[in-house]
Order: sequence, then structure tokens, then C-alpha cells
Amino acid sequence: MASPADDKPRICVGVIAGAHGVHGEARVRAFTDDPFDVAAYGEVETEDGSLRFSMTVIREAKPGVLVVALEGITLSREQVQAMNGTQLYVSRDALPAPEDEDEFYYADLIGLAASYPDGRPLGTVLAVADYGAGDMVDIKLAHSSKTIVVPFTREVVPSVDLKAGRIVVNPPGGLIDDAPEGEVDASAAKGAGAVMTDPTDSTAQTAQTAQTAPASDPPSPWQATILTLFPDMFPGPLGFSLAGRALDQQIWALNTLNIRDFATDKHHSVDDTPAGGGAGMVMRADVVGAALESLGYQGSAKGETAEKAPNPASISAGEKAPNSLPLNAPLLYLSPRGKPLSQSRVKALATGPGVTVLCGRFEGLDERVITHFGIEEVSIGDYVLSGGEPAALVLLDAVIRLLPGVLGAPETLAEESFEDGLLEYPHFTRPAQWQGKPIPDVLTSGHHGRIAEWRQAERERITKERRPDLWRRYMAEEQSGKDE
Ligand code: 6GU
Repeated sequence: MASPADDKPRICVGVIAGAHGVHGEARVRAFTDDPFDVAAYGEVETEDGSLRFSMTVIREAKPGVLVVALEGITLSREQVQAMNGTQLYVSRDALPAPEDEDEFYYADLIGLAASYPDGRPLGTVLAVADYGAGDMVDIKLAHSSKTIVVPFTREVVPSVDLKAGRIVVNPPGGLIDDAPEGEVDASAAKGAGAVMTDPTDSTAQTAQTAQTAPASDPPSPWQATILTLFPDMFPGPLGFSLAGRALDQQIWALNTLNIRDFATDKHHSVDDTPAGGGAGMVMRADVVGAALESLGYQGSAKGETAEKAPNPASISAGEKAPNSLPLNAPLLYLSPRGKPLSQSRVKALATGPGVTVLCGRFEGLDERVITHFGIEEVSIGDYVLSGGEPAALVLLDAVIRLLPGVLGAPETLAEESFEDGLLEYPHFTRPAQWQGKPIPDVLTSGHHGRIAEWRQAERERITKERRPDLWRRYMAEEQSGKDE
């Protein structure tokens, strides 16, 4: 995709990953081979070209994520936060030529004509991306509206000729006839990776440097907005494994707001002693209220459900808030007093636009904030944590794994605990004997019917033993099912 100003290809070198400090510095996740190079190619611009600035790297916050000062532009912390998820592009011309003649920038491949080995036209390269299993090429077929995705391997893409503007593609058998309309969608390509290595002796390739502009607008990420006194606790464990990959792939986006930034006195105090006396401190209504209002939440004097509106104050005219908060994202306050979190609530959150989570600290939050904004209180169990942040991480983890594209095999979701009111059956794998203990015979019998029966019986036994509450509900539902 070209910048609005001209048709020159651009490379995405990084993405804003949140605000840092109080002076409008930003965290940037770098896509460059060496993360520090994210600032090395001169000015960057946003996808729509509306903002341009250069950056100075202050330090690396964690691997691949840099704290940068934005040069030639003055943004408040809130404005930087509102840009969370914004991709930063440089002109293709600003980047050095790939070192190896077998390497290509993704941007150089987009738009090339693809043909079969015998010269018949196949289509046009729409996008190139690494979805996690090596570089893949999206090709819009010449004689249909369909798109196919093929691996960028020597076997499938035996030749790339940039000068001639052509690649040769040997589509794996069955791919073209079988691809149902719309199923293979280039919009899933978020424009990953820029330098790809043409395979020589291996079949898979490595994406090495920056990213190209997306071939089409990616779906907007599921938006997690966290109000906390400890923004550095996020993404924490959610930066790893499945959730971390999904964050990189922009399946979800994280925006943290430091509640302390909304304190108005010179000590930046966020809490005070409880009215009526007693131990501990209470989070102040004015400070937390200002933080929520900065996001566009508008309270109601009667304490009805909070309404959500974009916050015009957070973004100046002419700027785009690419990750502006999703309207109607539910507003939750995590506290041990809340309604217990359930898998069905988690599922409902996963199908929505995102969630805004207020993390409590100290003894609690001034009750007027809860009623004014109509906040839903949620607990993650009957024990007390020192603050809502670990609970927020738990809640987000539970939701993120359900977002489309995060788990490899959705069928594993169907059989897991709570899905139908029963806990999961026990699992076994090799070795067949361990510490004198065998794997139950039925599981190695190959008899699918008997295996399914055994697993169901085990689920019932374990649920009855460990969770009489779930067992009673399960039995009641079985009974009412029979009565219908
Ligand atoms: Cl959400 N917060 C705190 N502080 N403690 C908890 C909790 C939440 N859920 C269970 N215990």
C-alpha cells in the first residue's frame, strides 16, 4: 500500500506500543533486524501519512521494544497513548538494498505478476507475511476474485525476477480449485516482515527486517485498556507465548493508562484515608474519575450504565487515533468483592470489541466512581490479591486465547473444562510406562467409541469429586434436557 502522498512503496519499521513517562515519549516495538535501527532511517510516518516525525532511541525497554523520544512533534502522554498500535513507515528508498541477492523486501514483491512455470498467468502478489510458519505469499488470482496463500519456498516459488516484475509460482496441488471464495483472505496479512530469504537448501525462509504496508486494512484488534498504578506490569506474562504472538500480530492491542497521571496535587496522590475511619487507604474518586473521562467514559448522576463516547480532548484536530477505544467496551473493576468471573463471561468479552479494566489497589475504590460510571465489579476467585493487576492479567489471558487466530486448533476448545459444565478428563502421552505406571489400556486400544466413553466417565467422576457445585448444576441441566 502506498502512502497517500505518492505511490512509492513503504516499509513498516515498527509499531507504537504505548506511552512512556510523562513527556510524550513512546514505546515502539521494532520490526527491524536490529531493533535500534527503527530510528535509523530518518522520519517515520503513520499509515495515513497524517503524522511524520523522527525518533531518538532512549533505551531498549525489553527485547525488541524501545523507549523513544519523538522529535519535531509535541504530543502529550495521552496523545501518544491514543496512538497505541499505530504502524510507523519509512520510504522503501530509505532502506539499504538487501545484502544478499537471494533476499527481498516484502514491499518489492507486492504487485509483481505471478505466473505458472509454463508461463500462463496466475495472478498478482497482494501481500507477503510471516504468520509464524515462515514467509507466505498472498496471490490474487487472475481469473477470479479468490486469493491463495502459498509458502515462499524454492519449491513453490522457484523464481523471483524483480527487474522483469515477475515471480513464478508452482501452486501446491488442489490449492486453486479448493480455495472457497473469501476463505483465504489477504486482510489477514498484517504486513509482517520485509526482507525474506529465497530458500537455497532449506524449504522455509526467514523474515529478517521490517514490514511492508498491509495489503488491505487489517481487522481492528481486540482492545484491552488497563487503568492501573503499575502500567509496567503489562503486558508482563501476556508478552509471551500465545498471547505475546497475538499481540505482535495485532489480534489484540494493549493500552495502559497510569492513574497517577490524573492526580492534580503536587504530591500526585491517588489515595486518601477512608471516610468514617478505619485501616488502609481508598482510591480517590476525582483521580480515577478523570482517568475514565479521559477515555471517553461519561458517568450518569444516577449511577446507570456508563456511556462511552470518543474523547475529543485526547487527540488534536487532523490527527488520527488508529486505536481509538472501541465504543461500548465493557468497563470492569477487578476486586475480590466482584461477581465471580466465569468462562461464559470470558467468551462474551472475547466476542466484543475489547474491555476496559480498572485495577484496584489499597483497600478499595471510592464507591461513587462505581455507581457514577455504572462499573461492573468482577472477582477472579475467593482469595485476596494485593491489587487488581494480576487479576487483569488472568482475565485478559482467558479472553485472548479465545480470539480468532490465537489458538491453532479451535476443536481443542470444545472439550475443555467448563465448556459443557464438566471438568476435563486426564491426559497421557509417551512413554508408555513411567515410574511403573502404565497409560490406561483403553487409550492405546484404538477403539474411538470406548475412548470417548472412558473420557466422559472420567470427566463425571472428577467433577463429582472436586466440584459438587458444578456437578449439581450439570445433573440439573441433564434432567431438564430430558424433560423437554
Ligand atoms: Cl479482581 N482483585 C483483588 N485485589 N483480589 C482479588 C481479585 C481481584 N479477585 C480475587 N481476589
